[in-house]
Amino acid sequence: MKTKAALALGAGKPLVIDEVDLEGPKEGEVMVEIKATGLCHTDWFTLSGDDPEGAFPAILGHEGAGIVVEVGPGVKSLKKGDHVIPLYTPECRECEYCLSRKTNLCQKIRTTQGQGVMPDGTSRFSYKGQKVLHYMGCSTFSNYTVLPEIALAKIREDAPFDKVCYIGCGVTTGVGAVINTAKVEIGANCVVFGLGGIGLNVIQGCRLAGANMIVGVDLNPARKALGEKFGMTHFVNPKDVQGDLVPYLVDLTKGGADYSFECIGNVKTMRQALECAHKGWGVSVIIGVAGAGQEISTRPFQLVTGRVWKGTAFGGARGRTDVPKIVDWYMDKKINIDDLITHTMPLQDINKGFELMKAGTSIRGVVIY
Ligand code: NAD
Ligand code: DAO
Ligand code: ZN
Ligand code: ZN
Repeated sequence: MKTKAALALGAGKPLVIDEVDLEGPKEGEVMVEIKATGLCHTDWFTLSGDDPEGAFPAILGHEGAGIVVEVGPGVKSLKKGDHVIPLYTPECRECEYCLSRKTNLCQKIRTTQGQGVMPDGTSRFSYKGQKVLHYMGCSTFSNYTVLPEIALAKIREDAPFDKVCYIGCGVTTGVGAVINTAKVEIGANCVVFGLGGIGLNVIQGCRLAGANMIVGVDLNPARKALGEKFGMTHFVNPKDVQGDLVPYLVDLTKGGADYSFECIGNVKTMRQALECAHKGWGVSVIIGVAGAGQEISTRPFQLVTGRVWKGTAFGGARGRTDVPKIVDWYMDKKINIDDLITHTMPLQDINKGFELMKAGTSIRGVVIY
């Protein structure tokens, strides 16, 4: 069949909106009509050429929501008409990683997903007779896409697609980093570096967990008001701090953060986040994805003296299990998504959506098909 899509034909090039060819679902696969998709910083990172795994031509997008239109042979857990959120971190519930209960990094389809193809090693997309790669196993910048059954979370049918698509990445990553990875407890002091689409969800996760101080750090002064709306108690703009930021934050939190979160993707702020954590017990969680080839550093004594450095992907969430619960939290108004979706647009305007992201004007832009 033909479907409308935004094609990434090469690094640094604007997306091309055109019709592409899409093959139907094979064994264990599902075709989904994507109703809405968020634009995440990570799509931009890949398009820019900074992503070491980035390959072209591809159909990007990994933060979608939609409806099952067809299931392939052997699909058991989904049927036509089900509402779903695609998962770039699948959950097969049978690989060594899933069964360990120690990680959400299901490895069942990791190799082929990283290569931009379906588990049988082939792509369902083509353009003008040439193969086009899938992206993060999702390719939500196509109106119709095909995914493995294990990479779809079934969600309730009254949830609005144009809001819950954000649970496909940003919301779950931010809130999950607090709840699943850091396991922030009531009364903890937290510092969040970067108040964008991820960091603001970390802020609301900290509020949900009952944190005491929730300090937001951002160079953009416009993020202060928004942070406060989501539960931030203190705002720090590094440009306004005299001297070093780290001792300033340690002073502010009266000894250091119980938990700090890096939501920028900058190796310098990763170090600051670790070093502002409390001696003896502070935990620092890296969420941001740094550019190809970059490395983190600190003095080992920072770890010897009890600080812990961790990282998280998709907020440590097991997608098929946890995503439907996060949709419930949104529907029950426990979390706020509406105020983070600052711009909506048709697919035709997706490049303008990325311009708004780069300018720091939007928090989340959402394409509505
Ligand atoms: P964003 O661009 O919306 O937000 C980044 C924020 O950081 C902005 O508000 C910006 O003003 C601020 N900032 C930039 N440099 C700064 C500095 N030196 N000091 C203080 N503030 C600074 O990005 P986002 O969508 O929130 O994504 C953040 C990071 O998380 C990206 O690297 C993205 O790739 C990554 N990410 C990781 C996961 C995961 O599972 N680990 C999932 C999604 C996104
Ligand atoms: O190696 O098992 C694995 C999974 C690696 C991918 C995990 C995703 C990391 C987060 C990237 C940003 C997501 C938008
Ligand atoms: Zn994302
Ligand atoms: Zn698995």
